[in-house]
Amino acid sequence: LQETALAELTKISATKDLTNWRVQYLGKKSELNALSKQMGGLRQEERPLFGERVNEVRNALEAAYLERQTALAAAEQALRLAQETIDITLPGRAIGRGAIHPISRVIQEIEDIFLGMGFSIVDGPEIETDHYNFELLNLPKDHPARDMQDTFYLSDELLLRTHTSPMQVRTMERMQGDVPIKVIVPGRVYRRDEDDATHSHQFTQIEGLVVGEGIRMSDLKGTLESFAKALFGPEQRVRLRPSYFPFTEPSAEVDLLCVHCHGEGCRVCKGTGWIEILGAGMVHPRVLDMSGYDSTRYSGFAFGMGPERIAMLRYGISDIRLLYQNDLRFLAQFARA
Ligand code: FA5
Repeated sequence: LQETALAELTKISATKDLTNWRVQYLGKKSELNALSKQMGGLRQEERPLFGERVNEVRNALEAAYLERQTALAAAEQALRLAQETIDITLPGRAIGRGAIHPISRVIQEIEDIFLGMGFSIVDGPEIETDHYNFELLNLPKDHPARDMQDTFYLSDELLLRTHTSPMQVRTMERMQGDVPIKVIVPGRVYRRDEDDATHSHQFTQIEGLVVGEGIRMSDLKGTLESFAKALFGPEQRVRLRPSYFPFTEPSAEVDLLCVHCHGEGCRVCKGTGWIEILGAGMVHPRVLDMSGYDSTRYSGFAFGMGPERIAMLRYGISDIRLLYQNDLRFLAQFARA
């Protein structure tokens, strides 16, 4: 019995298996225990010898068990320590650094340029009334030009603003006839446009408004040219095209040269060589009058530009949707060194 038990014990290589061995050879139902119980059936003179022998075996097994347990535990601990070793000479894992989003960056740059020209920055609501978004901008309910800006309506009167132009009216109302007014208004706008390389259903605009005495179209043109040269350098060419907006007269659209141009097949400028970045014009006399400014005395210009389009030119981005997909591989390129 002792031999078998000891032989079995040497085969055990994990402390968790030791318990089974202990139950089998030293437990209540073990052969050894059964032997001790048989003592009662022995003759008087046989008992001490038998008992002594059983005890010897038990002691030997228990000692062997303890020895094995100590050895195995030590080996297991050594293995664990070896596996858990921390190599303190390894360099740490770098923490990813964020970057300012290209749209925010362009807006900040544009704000800086206009602040330098004496403009101040104001904010307006993204949920607008039909009244401010359209009617006070000379776009009554049945006006066909409402189709130019397909609208997300929230109710009959409430909508997501389709442009930042309602802030022209809100600013004039707040200024209560005071001049000069020189503000820019950056913010989000929403339109039911089909998304493509240069259109998004949600985008940003920066509105500009200047009102005073003797403000002329040449002031608008000069301001926009200074702006484009401040942003893109003195060589930047600007193109003004006659256009139509119900709230300006005359109206123009302003284009910048396409930096992506692959010629005819260019997705960004559709082969024209130019990208439209803003709409502008002289504030319509009716809009001035409706906002409390006497149009026989005051005049003004306004513009609404698209920072996404400007970011596309600035950073060579060929699809506006990249600006809204939050793909870290794209955004990480804008981290400052
Ligand atoms: C307007 O929104 C007028 N409120 C601009 C204006 C202001 C005119 C003041 C006169 C006086 P328009 O719809 O063209 O105009 O948009 C202006 C600019 O926003 C465009 O030149 C373009 O840069 C940008 N834009 C328009 N639609 C989208 C779109 N779906 N995705 C991205 N940018 C757009």
